[in-house]
Amino acid sequence: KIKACLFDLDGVIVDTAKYHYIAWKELANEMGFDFTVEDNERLKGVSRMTSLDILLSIGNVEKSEEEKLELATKKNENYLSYILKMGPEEILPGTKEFLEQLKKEGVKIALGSASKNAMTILNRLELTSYFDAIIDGTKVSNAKPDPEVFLKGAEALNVSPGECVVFEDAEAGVEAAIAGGMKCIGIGNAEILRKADFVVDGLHKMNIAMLEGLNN
Ligand code: B16
Ligand code: MG
Repeated sequence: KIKACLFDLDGVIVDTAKYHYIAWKELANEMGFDFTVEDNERLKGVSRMTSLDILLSIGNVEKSEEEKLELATKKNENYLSYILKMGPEEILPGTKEFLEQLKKEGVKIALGSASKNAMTILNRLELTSYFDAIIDGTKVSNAKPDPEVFLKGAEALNVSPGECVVFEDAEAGVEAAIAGGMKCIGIGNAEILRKADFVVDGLHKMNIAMLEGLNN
């Protein structure tokens, strides 16, 4: 039986990818090359420093470790300027309704995000109080597809991995859930997320009865 739901943040609860994109693009342009929306797909679910490495490889640019830290900090400050303007109106459709339903039925709720800005974002969206546990980029050392972020979530909720279902929009996140021995519901493109137990367009297409179809 499913006792807990673990949610990815970017792409599941809120679309911050558009702000990540603007901030990375500005950084690329300053270095003299372009960064397209298609390029941005490669950064979804990936950590900040790995994202920067991908960006630099697209521009064929080499930087020292020290310069990379400076660039990542610069990008994050720019990204934060957008994030700090967000409000509850940016919560993706159906999210609150689904969280309310889970709460009412006693299903535990955790966040499992690669982002180091997850707390700031949840606070801006006024969603923090829904979560029984929050595991983000400040608490893990191994990025998805490593299952660490979700296993730590299960541990914090005091449930076993087999009792958990993960909601993910990125392939690396689906792989992380499976590697952790958890069920996974994909959010978005069924072709990209074909390893998930099933895929829906968004949380507005979810209800608690759909969790019963997942064996255990
Ligand atoms: P930050 P998620 C991920 O969040 C994003 O999908 C990814 O694009 C981003 O690079 C990563 O967080 C790190 O974010 O720079 O804020 O620490 O999808 O795991 O919630
Ligand atoms: Mg995501």
